[in-house]
Amino acid sequence: MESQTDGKNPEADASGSPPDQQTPKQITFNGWDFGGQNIYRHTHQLLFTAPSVYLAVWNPRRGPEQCCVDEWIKMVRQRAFDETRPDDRPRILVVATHGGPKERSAHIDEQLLRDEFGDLIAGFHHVDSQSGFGLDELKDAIAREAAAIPSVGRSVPKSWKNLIDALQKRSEKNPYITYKQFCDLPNDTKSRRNLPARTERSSTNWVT
Ligand SMILES: Nc1nc2c(ncn2[C@@H]2O[C@H](COP(=O)(O)OP(=O)(O)OP(=O)(O)O)[C@@H](O)[C@H]2O)c(=O)[nH]1
Ligand SMILES: [Mg+2]
Repeated sequence: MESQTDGKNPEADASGSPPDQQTPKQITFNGWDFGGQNIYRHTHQLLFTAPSVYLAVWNPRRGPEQCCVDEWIKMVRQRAFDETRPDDRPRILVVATHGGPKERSAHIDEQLLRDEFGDLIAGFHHVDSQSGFGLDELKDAIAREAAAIPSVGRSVPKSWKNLIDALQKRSEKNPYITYKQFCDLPNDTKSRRNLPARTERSSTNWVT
């Protein structure tokens, strides 16, 4: 029996660096594997954020329609795309699995998706996880797209980083925090004023 992705699986800290040797930059990836079954449609959307790199993975044996490629990309757009902030757009790589010279060719209407989703589509890939076909190119593309996100590699004040780290460590045990508890966290108070807005995408929830 095949194992199924149960909801979503965070796979943290796979490291990669973009292929641009001129400006080598180490990027830490936090990967989230969203199960593609219909039942997850409503809940997964709540977790779509931007800027992020998305992989819309489909199986040619089932076809793009049955794998709902278009629908998933639409959901990402609705949830994570703010037209007024194009640089922070989600970047979506459309990936066909079970690829390779001997496999049935994977047809997806690339132009139709580009017409519909424009810059959100970052590219099309064909891979095979068994033979490794296409995986290096895909990894390069992920690193390239991640490196192109303006906020990647941005410097932040140390006090802000310390506070975010403390907040994240705390959220591993308790994902909820009141404002009072937040104020009691040991750190530089100056960085706190802007933090509530900035933590909206982290795993901590505000209880007011
Ligand atoms: N040969 C080959 N097998 C693959 C490839 N991708 C996935 N498989 C196999 O297909 C099966 C299902 O793969 P998963 O990655 O679990 O597929 P999934 O769509 O994430 O499945 P759910 O998590 O149940 O939604 C596994 O046995 C994989 O080894 C591929 O590119 N080539
Ligand atoms: Mg899965």
